[in-house]
Amino acid sequence: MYGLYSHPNSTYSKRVHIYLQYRNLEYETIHVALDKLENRKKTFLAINPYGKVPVLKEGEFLLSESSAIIRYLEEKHSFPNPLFPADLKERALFNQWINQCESEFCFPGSVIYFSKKFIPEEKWETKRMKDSAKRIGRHFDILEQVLNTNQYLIGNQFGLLEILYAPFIEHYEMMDTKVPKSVEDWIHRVMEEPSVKKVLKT
Ligand SMILES: N[C@@H](CCC(=O)N[C@@H](CS)C(=O)NCC(=O)O)C(=O)O
Repeated sequence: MYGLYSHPNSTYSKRVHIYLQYRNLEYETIHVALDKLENRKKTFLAINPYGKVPVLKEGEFLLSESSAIIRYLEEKHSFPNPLFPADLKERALFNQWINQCESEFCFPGSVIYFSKKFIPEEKWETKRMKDSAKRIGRHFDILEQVLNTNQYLIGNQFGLLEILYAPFIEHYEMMDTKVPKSVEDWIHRVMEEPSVKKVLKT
């Protein structure tokens, strides 16, 4: 059975929980008390020297980075309905989307989310937050071009990209940016997926 080092408030961990639920894979959650800085202690640094969750454990094998974990599990299990496109160029574009999800949405989104959630307003880095909101706005406009004619980002069905986006788009209303209608509809659609609902509502 797989083990997943995780914390209930960790957005990146939630991605892997959603994937494991979506694929019905059996696993146990290993709680890492980020709030008590357990992730900075020697025992956890031996598991991930960067002190971050999630980390997948499979026997002696340890793997960190949420999207690397999901890609590994997806490749390992060879499901009849794979979430990776078979065609080389389509797969390359898919990987491009994953990187853009991380750099153009999750990263600037985290800047805003963590400031609003954990930092008193008088200490906000407002310029950095404004720049992040601008980047997110541009990202949404680019997603809109696909979502105007498609229900989902790749192959017109719920997939790996939606799993990666889900814990982050949950907070889209905090992002201080205009959300195009087709993007908002997509967000609601993703939030209604059973595996997403199960993980994000707990
Ligand atoms: N790129 C990593 C990011 C992981 C990450 O930043 N995890 C956060 C929780 S959401 C964490 O463990 N933070 C603890 C710390 O940095 O001290 C991934 O995709 O898994």
